[in-house]
Amino acid sequence: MQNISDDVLREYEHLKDELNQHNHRYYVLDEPSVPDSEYDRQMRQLQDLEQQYPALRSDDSPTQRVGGQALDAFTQVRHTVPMLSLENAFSDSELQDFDRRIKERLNYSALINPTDIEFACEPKLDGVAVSLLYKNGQLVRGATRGDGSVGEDITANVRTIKSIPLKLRGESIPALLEVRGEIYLPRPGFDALNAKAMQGGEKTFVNPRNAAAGSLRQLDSKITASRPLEMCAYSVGQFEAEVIPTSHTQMLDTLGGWGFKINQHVQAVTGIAACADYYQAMAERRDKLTYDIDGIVYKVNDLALQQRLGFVAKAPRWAIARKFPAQEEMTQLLEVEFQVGRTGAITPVARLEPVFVGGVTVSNATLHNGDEIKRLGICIGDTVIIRRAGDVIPQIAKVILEKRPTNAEAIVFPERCPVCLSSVKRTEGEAVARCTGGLFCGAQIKQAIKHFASRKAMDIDGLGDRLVELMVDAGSIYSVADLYDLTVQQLAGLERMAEKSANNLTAAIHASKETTLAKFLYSLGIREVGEATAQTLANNFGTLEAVIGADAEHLLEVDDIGPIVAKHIVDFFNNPDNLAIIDALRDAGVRWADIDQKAQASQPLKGQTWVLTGGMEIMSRAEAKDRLQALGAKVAGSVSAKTSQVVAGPGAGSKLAKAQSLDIPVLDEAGFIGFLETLN
Ligand code: D41
Repeated sequence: MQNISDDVLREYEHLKDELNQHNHRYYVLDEPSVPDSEYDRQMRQLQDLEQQYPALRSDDSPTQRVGGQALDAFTQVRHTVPMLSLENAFSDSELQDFDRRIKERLNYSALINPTDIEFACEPKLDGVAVSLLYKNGQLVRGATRGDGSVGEDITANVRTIKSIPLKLRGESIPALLEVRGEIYLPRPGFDALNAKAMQGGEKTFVNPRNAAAGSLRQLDSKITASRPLEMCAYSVGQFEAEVIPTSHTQMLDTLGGWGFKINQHVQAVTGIAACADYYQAMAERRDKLTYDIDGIVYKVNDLALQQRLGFVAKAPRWAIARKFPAQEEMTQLLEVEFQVGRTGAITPVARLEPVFVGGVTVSNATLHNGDEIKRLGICIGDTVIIRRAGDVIPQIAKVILEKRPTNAEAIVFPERCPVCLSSVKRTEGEAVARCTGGLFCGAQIKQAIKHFASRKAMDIDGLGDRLVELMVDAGSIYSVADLYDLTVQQLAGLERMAEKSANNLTAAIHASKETTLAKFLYSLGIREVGEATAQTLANNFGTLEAVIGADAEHLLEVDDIGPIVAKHIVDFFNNPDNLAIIDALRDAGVRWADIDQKAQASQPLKGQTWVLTGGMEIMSRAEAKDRLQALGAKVAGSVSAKTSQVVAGPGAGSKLAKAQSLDIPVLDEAGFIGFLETLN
């Protein structure tokens, strides 16, 4: 036995406490307390100590979250207190029936009872129900719900989930506590997992629930550890404690105090009408959540009333789930069309038998590229599962092979562009195939003009997609430069174009000539050159001539420009057709102020990263972003330890909270405008 000094022991316990504290702040409360670097440093110290003194290593050590020895099989676990199931309600009237049944059973009378029944409302997380057993505050067992009576022992796997406490924190730790909750995979983690599987040509998961279930079923807990699973607690099973809460929401608060994550939308309301309101409100927020929910669970809040109500068969009388419209439905693939994008990329688009899913009717879904068609193994005529969750575009999640008709047709990727018949090429290592027609291809011309006219580019008001298509099809324009030669007469001759709109449009085209170098560069539609890169190019080179003259080596010296982007830029300006269009645009009067190189050298916010969050009332968000970028700052979408400054307007939420917890300076809009003035 190794001799371990008191000092080492103290340091070990201290590090463990610190890291458990950081974990709790980060994974349970979503309020990081220290930068990742500090967390990593302490974790390494703990690992070093355990390496040096293996006898120290305990089950509740944060180092044990990485997973360990693989199992051969899961053992069965009998639930001492059965894990009940939930009855479902599919309408408001079924919800009212639920309320009526409860009141009848309780002999409830509005005359005698001063207040209506209180219900706890909570989102129904779409994951896997589990049981976690704690003895004297230590996690000793994790099990799946199984059939409610018998589940499987998944202790090694649940230990890897960072929002599950290995050791309870706080006061009055119960001698025995069995927590029930849902393990789920938030959507960003699910998307990343599937994107990785897709890249490797592997099978993807149909939905986050299947991915969570699959992750928990791993015999090798290291795999589980690699999946960003989370757990929220929603009830207790076995429970031996000194003080027992009197309501469900009090119980959840108590669990929160012991270190469990509790869904932040749980709310106690009075009366069943308020339950229906809660349902509507959550249905509207559903798409904005970062995790999937498939309904709302209502529970009589008073635990004594729950006791009196008891349960029937395997479901409590005091709880019910009201389901949301499904986010997955079955439909048929009718046909596949191949669309040609701005850069010639050919995208297969699935035409579907229209189906109502996730609150909208879906009749198209992207198939991304040829690899995706192969990976799905999909044929025309197949029955497929369509999934639409959040605000994202609908996806074909799976083909149901059992339902394949005998006349199913293979999907053939075209060898020639469906628009201009030029050959289609796929560059080695790239997933997309492209039409080689360039600006000879009508589809690419249309996309290029639409992009050129769009708001963040030349901002030509009134030049919509449909109009561009009409004009290209009619042969009125062949390139973006032709826009500036259009006459009112020409425009007024077009379908659905009144003289007034024609006048407005020519005025808008004329007005667009006054632009900035950054917007002009962006509007050219150079591959991989988005708004931010265009701004970077403008800031660094100052003039169009300098950008055109820059070789790859020169471009690579610029922050954020890598070899691929540099190559696209060089290729673009090496193409004489593109240079001719640029000349024509300048001849037509398109102009901008060159950026003063000396002023550039002193870009005051160079190297800084800013985040804008919440509303803005005086300045628009786009304007604020433009100003910051012109001053050399990067404008990012999320707060991290690298953020220099946050501008928070009314309604700022988690980003503001994160900035505060990381001690990042925050300005309100007035403060921001004042700051900009000091730079003028
Ligand atoms: O979010 C959930 N999925 C959820 C599931 C929840 N918030 N509450 C639940 N409450 C119960 C009772 C009322 C039986 C304690 C549940 C479930 N059960 C449940 N999950 C799977 C089967 C039952």
